[in-house]
Amino acid sequence: MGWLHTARFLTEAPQLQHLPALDVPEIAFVGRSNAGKSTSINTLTQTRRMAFASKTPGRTQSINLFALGKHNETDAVLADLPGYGYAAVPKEAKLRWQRVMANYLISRPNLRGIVMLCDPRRGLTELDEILLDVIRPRVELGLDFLVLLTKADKLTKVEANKALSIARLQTGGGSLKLFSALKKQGVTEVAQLLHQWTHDANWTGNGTQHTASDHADSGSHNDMDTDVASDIDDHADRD
Ligand SMILES: Nc1nc2c(ncn2[C@@H]2O[C@H](COP(=O)(O)OP(=O)(O)OP(=O)(O)O)[C@@H](O)[C@H]2O)c(=O)[nH]1
Ligand SMILES: [Mg+2]
Repeated sequence: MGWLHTARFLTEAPQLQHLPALDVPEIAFVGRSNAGKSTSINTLTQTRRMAFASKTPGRTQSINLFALGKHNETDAVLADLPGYGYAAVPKEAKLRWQRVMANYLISRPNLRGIVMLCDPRRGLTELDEILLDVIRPRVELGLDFLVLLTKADKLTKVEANKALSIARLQTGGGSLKLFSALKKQGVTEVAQLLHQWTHDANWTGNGTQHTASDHADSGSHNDMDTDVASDIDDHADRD
């Protein structure tokens, strides 16, 4: 969808207090480390390295915001979040990041929707379930929510159907889609959904307060290109 192709880097927030206050809808991409968050953002926006994606654990270390819409007319923002659950991260840092993320998801005033990415070969893990509990109250208040089962190119049809059934049970019947950055599976549907979420005339935000003062570590950034598929490693992701 052309609208998503207008994406450009907006800012990087190593700590929540660095996030700019915005009055346009924001969509957060969350999930375990290595689930494919950054890659799916690059695929949806048809950029190659706008969001950092890599086999290296914990590649995304700050909240990175990407603006959408015509230049000087930003009408929505995508947020690429650091992943959780990577085993080699010290416990302290893990807990700190989980707090930061929970605070962000609970309190970001302009948050309009959450895309939770999950590698179906692992399924939804305990940390994913905790996150589902954190966001449930806001979803009940009208926040849009979608679970993407990523790397679908690695599954047979039978495996894909089984993964869908299991995830459907775990997410309580919420929106669920198979997605493959490599094969561009699900891209058009997700693009349409994100556009709907952010261009719903009735949306006014839900008025939550920004309360967090926690922090995450910093990282660095970015450039653009047109084709992401050549960067996707279909054999050796880092599990
Ligand atoms: N085969 C295949 N590999 C993928 C796909 N999407 C992502 N990957 C690979 O999975 C690995 C992790 O991708 P990232 O996009 O960096 O994952 P992330 O969720 O952003 O990871 P963190 O930033 O560490 O939280 C990379 O090696 C990607 O190339 C896909 O659709 N198919
Ligand atoms: Mg990432």
